[in-house]
Amino acid sequence: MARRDADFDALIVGAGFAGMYQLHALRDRLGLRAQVIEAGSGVGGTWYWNRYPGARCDTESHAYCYYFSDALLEEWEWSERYPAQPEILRYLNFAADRLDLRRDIRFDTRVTGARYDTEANLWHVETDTGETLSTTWLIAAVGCLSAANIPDIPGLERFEGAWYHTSDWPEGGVDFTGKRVGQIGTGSTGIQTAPAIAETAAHLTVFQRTANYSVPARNRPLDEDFTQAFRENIPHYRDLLRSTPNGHPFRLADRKVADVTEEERRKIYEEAWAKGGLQFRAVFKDLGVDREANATASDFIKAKIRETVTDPRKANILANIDHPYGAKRPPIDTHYFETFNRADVDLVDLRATPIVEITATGIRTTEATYDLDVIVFATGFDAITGPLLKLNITGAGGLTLAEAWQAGPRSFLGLQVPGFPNLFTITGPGSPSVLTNMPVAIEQHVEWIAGCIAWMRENAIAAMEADEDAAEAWGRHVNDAANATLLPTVPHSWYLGANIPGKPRVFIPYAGGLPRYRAICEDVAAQGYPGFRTK
Ligand code: N01
Repeated sequence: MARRDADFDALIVGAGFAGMYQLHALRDRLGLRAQVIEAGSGVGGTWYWNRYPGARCDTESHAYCYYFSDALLEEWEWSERYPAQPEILRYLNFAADRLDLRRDIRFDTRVTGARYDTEANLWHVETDTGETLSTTWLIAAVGCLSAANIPDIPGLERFEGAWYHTSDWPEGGVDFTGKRVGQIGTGSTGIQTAPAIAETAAHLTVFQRTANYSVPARNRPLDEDFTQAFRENIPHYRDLLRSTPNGHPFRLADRKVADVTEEERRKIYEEAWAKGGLQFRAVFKDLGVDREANATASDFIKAKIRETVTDPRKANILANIDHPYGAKRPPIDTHYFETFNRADVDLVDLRATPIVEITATGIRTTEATYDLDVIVFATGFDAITGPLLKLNITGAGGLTLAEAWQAGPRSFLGLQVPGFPNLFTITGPGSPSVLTNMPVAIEQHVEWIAGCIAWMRENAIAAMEADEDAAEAWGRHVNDAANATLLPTVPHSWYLGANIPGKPRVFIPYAGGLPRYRAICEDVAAQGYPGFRTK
């Protein structure tokens, strides 16, 4: 039950894909007094902040949007196979307009703390504008990749040039003309941004710690025929996205590597390479679970890197990959490996020659000093738990979220944390989130949370929180699901929290696939929410 003396029935933190749809679901479908608090000056979340050159989604555009509304799907037209950041931001602004969301979003306001008042059964939410707002339900829609990881390299404060993290990019862009740029990091972001920076910089040095696979994206403009065919087949695409394990618009092939001859296998990989995109990993069903099968794909990509990169020194550094393909998030690219054929692009192997310090004029490794005007940190995020911990949440009995998660995140279904009544986390730890096409995972969570709140109201339930035992059992299931795949075999993966010093090493997202996860969540709701305590 919502309290009439509270400022709001529901406060939602974050105006990205998740927060925007949650506002619509609670305000327009349930009639709640709901509001979003957003640190940025506009909607977009991840796509508001990540404006780095080359920023583009790895999911195909027709699958990277809201599916809850046919009207939104029919009205919007994507221009390219993969949407670039400005187009996604335009799309989210279009959705905000069509759903009339802005009137209930407080922009330029950052949540600095949230405290649960057991007696009043209310959350008190503090903001950097000095306000404290009370609400019955608090919903964190802060995204999984919004707490930047800026590595603690000695000397950064001495650097006299400019430096940027890719996820906090100046709105007007950065002019690299005539500049010597150093880029640290070769994850999905680094692989997207290096070719774009190289286009305008005088010189680019890429500092690579872990070599990475990448498959060509094969981006292209979309034509009228595609858009027409898509609009005529919306139910088909909706069904496809909801029935594939990662929420992508392609199915996992029903064959194993060993089912085909070597010649057939080569042909399959060549065709997938020519087609491009994330579906490369779906051509055999055992690539994600069997090391030997995986090695055939890994070897194929390594050979492609060596074929593409003409300088054998650079080719060796780039192809010296130490983990199975897809066991870290597999990037896709537009001319990433080709970029190293430019005379004005260099590559430093940090495994062989680590960074010692940042100096006033550049980066010094154990081997050399690189003079730089700009340093770009493409160094990723304190993923999934980082953005939630940054909210400074205190639950029942004064327990902080940081204390509750000292040994790693505990959550039931990635949706609720024991000791934090009426707090919901969209795409929280223990849910499929980053292992999937995010808007599909987000829609499922938003709809489940709205359904749960509707059920609480119908049944006059004042508070609901995850049960300790249910969270414990779910944690074991999350672990088991990960252990059935190659994902936890990479010790330096951010899926395990290994990129953040001191972060507990726990496999964070749920690897059991979206359809299975959706069925579990639906079953819990249908049974009257076992695993949650209510009062
Ligand atoms: O971050 P990352 P990202 N010294 O953590 C290196 C999503 N995304 O921003 O591997 C030197 O993957 C680090 O090295 P290592 C997507 O889910 C989506 O690229 O830890 N190097 C690595 O190379 C993705 O997975 C899209 O050894 C250091 C890099 O920095 C997620 O965001 C586009 C270092 C970080 O890679 C994160 O990707 C882009 C140090 N101290 C991103 N610290 C879409 O298309 C870190 N590194 C939707």
